[in-house]
Amino acid sequence: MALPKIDPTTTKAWSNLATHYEEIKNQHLKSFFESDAQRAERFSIAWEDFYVDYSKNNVSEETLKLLLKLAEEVKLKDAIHSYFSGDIINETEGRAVLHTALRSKKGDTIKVGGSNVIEEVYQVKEQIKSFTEAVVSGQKKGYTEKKFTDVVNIGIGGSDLGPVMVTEALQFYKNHLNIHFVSNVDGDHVYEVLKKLDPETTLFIVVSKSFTTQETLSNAITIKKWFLQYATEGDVAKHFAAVSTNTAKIEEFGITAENVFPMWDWVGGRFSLWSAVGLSIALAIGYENFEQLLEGANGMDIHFKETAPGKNIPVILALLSVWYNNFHGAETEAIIPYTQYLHRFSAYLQQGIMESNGKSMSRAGQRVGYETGTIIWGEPGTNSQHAFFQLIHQGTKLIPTDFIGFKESLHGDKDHHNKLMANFFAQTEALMNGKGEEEVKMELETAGLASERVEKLLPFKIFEGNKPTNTILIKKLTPKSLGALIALYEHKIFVQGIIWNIFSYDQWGVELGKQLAKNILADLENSEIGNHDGSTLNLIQFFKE
Ligand code: G6Q
Repeated sequence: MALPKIDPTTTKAWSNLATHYEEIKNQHLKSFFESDAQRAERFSIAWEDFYVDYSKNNVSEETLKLLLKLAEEVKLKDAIHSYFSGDIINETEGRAVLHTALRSKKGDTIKVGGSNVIEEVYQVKEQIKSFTEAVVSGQKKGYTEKKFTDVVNIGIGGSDLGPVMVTEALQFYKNHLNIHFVSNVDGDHVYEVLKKLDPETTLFIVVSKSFTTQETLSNAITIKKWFLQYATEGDVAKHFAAVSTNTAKIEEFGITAENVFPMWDWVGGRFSLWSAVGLSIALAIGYENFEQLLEGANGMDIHFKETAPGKNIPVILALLSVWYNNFHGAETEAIIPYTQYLHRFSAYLQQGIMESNGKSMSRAGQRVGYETGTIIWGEPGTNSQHAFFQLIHQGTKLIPTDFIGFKESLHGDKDHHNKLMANFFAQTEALMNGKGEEEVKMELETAGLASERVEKLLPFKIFEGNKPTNTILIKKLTPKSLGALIALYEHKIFVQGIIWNIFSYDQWGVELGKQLAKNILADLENSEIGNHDGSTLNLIQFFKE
């Protein structure tokens, strides 16, 4: 079944939300707690190792009721069914969207074009398993019979960001293999990585769904040339593996069939870390841990698919985000993990969220008359507190923020962890409550400041508060909980796309970039320059001089 094509602004819930917004917009967030002692319990969801508190949001019972009604009116339930069943919901590319199938249970059946994709998924998983075990154990060796010590993932965008983020996040679980990433077509990136490598002990994985991406192919060719300075053409088979849907192109590159890992057109690049695109993850943390990552995501899939909207974590977080984006006029959202391990998490989600929902055409092919995709940014806490938190606390912009923290640290240093988490809790509390005039005054007076100085400083030291946050508190950062956390945001993306009536799973903006660069490359390489606007022409000429 195709996705419904309902303009959200035509629903009854939308107009009710607009009226409701006018009634509620001046209510300070902390006042919701003053009038409701049970708010924290009622506006939170406990699920497995997760505790999600969304009570520090500018919403009342009524707001939530209306937002849930909106989800109902845009037929979210039917859409979820289509998503999980392999319907062609990526209509502009004519594809199903089945990253959820990559973490399904063995006996499950999901059919695309008449065949059960789960069987193919499990065949490839077996291949990942045996390859990984052979490399990690040292059974698989390089051309001089030495064990592999280093692995290089050559890919970009969806074929890079997920593996980078997860291998960083799960560093604690890593084995002896050093993992490197080459993504940018900037030659300085690849040459810097090559400086650290020994050709005899390095394994290269070329990851490209299409196997036509300029950056990845250029880097793969450069690396192969470097490798051939030391080894022979026949040795390529031992040191290069590839992940792609385009197996014909891989053969041309000289990679043996045994080292080719297939993927499918129903896996979008930015949702592909669960497939063989995650081979570098499996190599870094071992196959069992990779399985755990998938299991965690599968748990969140089941939660999302089967839980009533009012207790459904991705649904609630998506609706809150719609509330701020479309009614409060918020433009950005910050994601702040309180663990250094997740330092690439926001960068990863920038692609997932902004590439998916950065669209202005409705599913009916008309320009939407409302805001869609939010701008995502963030860095880990506490570092971010010493950087941009000033703007969140006292700037003019509304920035709903997700705080992600863990009950236990991995190295187990209680002293550090308590300090970290004290900051974590203090920030959301301060963002909500702010600091009033009386409190500031008293603080300054107690510090012994003269009353004239107190009066002068007062306005600058006041915090309005009323800044919304979600708190996602998880027991421990493990492959499993990370899998669930990533899947949570994947499903949030889906829900928002459904509400905004856009296609979340194509990326024509990315395709445009690929096309444009090709044309200009010819201008840079040939003596003639083609037709361009005056500015571009000048710039190209300046570059060529
Ligand atoms: C992801 C995007 C994009 C893609 C890269 C790499 O959803 O489509 O980031 O992953 O352009 O594409 P290939 O894997 O085909 O090289």
